Amino acid sequence: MVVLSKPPPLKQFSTIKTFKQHTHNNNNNNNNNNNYYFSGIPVIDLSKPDSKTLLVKACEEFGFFKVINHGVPMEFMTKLESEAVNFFSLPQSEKEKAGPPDPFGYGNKRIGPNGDVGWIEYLLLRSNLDSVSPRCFNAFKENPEFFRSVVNNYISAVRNLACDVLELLADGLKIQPRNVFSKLLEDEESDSVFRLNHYPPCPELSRNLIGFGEHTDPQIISVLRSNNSTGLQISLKDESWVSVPPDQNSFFINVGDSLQVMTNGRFKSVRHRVIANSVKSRVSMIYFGGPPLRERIAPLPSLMAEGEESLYKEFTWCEYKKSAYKSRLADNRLGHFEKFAPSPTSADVVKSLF
Ligand SMILES: O=C(O)CCC(=O)C(=O)O
Repeated sequence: MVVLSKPPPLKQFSTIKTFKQHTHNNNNNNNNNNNYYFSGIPVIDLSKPDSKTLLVKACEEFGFFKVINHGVPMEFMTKLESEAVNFFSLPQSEKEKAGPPDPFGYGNKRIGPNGDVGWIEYLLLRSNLDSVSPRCFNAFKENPEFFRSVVNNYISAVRNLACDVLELLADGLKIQPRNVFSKLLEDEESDSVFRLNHYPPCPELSRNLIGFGEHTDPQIISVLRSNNSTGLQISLKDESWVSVPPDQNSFFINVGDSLQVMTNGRFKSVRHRVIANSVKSRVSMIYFGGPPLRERIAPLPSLMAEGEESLYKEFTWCEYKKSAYKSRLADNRLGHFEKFAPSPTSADVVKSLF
C-alpha cells in the first residue's frame, strides 16, 4: 500500500450529511460541533461488587461503556500522551520514516487499503513490540528505547484492564472458566494491536469533517483513552449518533465483532466514528485485544440455551481478518458470516423507496 506524502484534497473527505439526533437524555454541555454530549453512557466503577452485572447490561444495551477505578496509573497515560504529541509534532518527512502503514507503521489521512480517508494521522503497532518492525521506530532516533518502554508499560497495564473486564463479564454471564475470553488476549500468539491517533484541528468546521469513519472493531474488545478533546461518537440501537463526553482520566471500552459472535449476538459490537474538531487536537490511544490467528470464533456453548442455533457461520480469526481487510470501514463486516439475513429496518425500507 502506498501512502502519499501529499494528503488527498479536502473534497475527498467525507462529511456528516445526515445527523439523526438522539431525542432524549442528551442534555449536557454543547460541544463545539453543535452536537450534544450524551449523558447516558454507562459509567462502571470496577471497584464495586455490582460491576459485573452492570458490565453485562452495558454490553447488551450499548456495546460501549466507561470504566473508572480501573487501576491503570495516570502516569502511564500522561507519559504516552506526551510521547505521542512529540511524535506527531515532528516534521512530516520525519514521521514518514515510520511509514507507510503496511498495515503497521505511520499513516496519514488514508485508513486501510480500500480508499477510506479521514482527518487523521496515526501510528499502528503490533501490541507485542518484540515483533514490531524497527522501521516503526525510525522517527524516534533520539530515544527509541524510551518510547518503546513507555508504550510497553501502557500496553501491559491496559491489557490487564481488558482481561479484568473480560473476567468480570464471564462472572456476570455466570460462565466458567472465568478466563474464557481473557485467555485469548493473554495467549502468546494473541493478535492484538495498538494504535495512536492524532486528529489535528480541522479548519473546515462547518463541514463536519470525518476524522475516522464509522465502523465496528473486528477484535474482541477495545480499550480507548483520549485527551480531553471531543469528537468520538457512538451509534445507539435506534441508529442515532451521540457524542461521547471526553474524560482523560477514564477508559472507554468497545465490544468488538468477535465478542458479539462469541456471545451469539447477546453483546453488541458498537458502531463508532470520530468527527474532526475545529479547535483542539484529539490524541487517542487504543488497545485492540484480539485472539490468536488460528482461533475459531464461535458462540460459546455455555451461553447457548437449549436448541439455540448459532447466528454465524464458522470462521477463524485469520479468515475474519482477511475478509475485513478487503472491506471499507463502514461495511457490515459480520454480514458475510451471518447465517440469517437480518430483517430490514424501517430506515432500509425508506431508503429502498428512493
Ligand atoms: O480516535 C478515537 O477516538 C477512535 C478511533 C477508532 O475508532 C479506531 O482507531 O478504531
